[in-house]
Amino acid sequence: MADLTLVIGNKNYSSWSLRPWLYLKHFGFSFEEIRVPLFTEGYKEKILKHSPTGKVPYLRDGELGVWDSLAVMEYLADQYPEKKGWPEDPKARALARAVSAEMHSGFFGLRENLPMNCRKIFEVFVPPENAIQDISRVRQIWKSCRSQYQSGGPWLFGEFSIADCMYAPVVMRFHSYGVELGEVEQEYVKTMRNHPAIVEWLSASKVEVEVIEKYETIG
Ligand SMILES: N[C@@H](CCC(=O)N[C@@H](CS)C(=O)NCC(=O)O)C(=O)O
Repeated sequence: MADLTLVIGNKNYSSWSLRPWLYLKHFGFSFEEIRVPLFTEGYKEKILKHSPTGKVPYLRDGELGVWDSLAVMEYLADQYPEKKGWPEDPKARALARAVSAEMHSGFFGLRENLPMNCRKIFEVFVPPENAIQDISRVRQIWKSCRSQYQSGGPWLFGEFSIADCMYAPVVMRFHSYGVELGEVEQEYVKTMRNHPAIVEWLSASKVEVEVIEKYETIG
């Protein structure tokens, strides 16, 4: 019997937290959620009580603690294989891992210039050059995945997978900053934003009271 606890940051701002939270919700895990609002008085100490990194997300499963969003989902996919976190086909699985690793280890222009702020719409936003390159690469990934796997379902690899959790925060960023997208990417954004777990996350982000000033202004 799973005894899972996920430590996360603010739903409005914590893009890394959204990933495993969405995974757990999508696959119907029951888990306790501990929310630590980031950059508030004593937040680091609160996180350090759980995670040795002082960062979120962090998963506890009984005696075991796992940190890092991708490692958490990898663990859950290994430990609960019936949930099928990765595509079953080895080639699709290799690509899903590649695009997930690419997201995990890069896209600094996107992270730096379009921080996740779920409840905000920035009316006028002109992305700087390094963000433009990242946006264009994300669009390329989504289009390529959708064209190859559309017959299997509406997600990047047809059925929902860890790759979708990795790109969920990007969907929120593109929406907030009004990033121009083609039809295929717009459809993917719509699919993600209509996911019941995302609807739940977004409503919770709206009622959070904490404000992190540096994520409220552009540039
Ligand atoms: N690679 C880590 C990154 C974790 C991370 O940077 N988390 C941010 C929240 S979005 C954090 O805890 N920031 C608080 C801090 O750095 O003090 C992961 O994927 O979990």
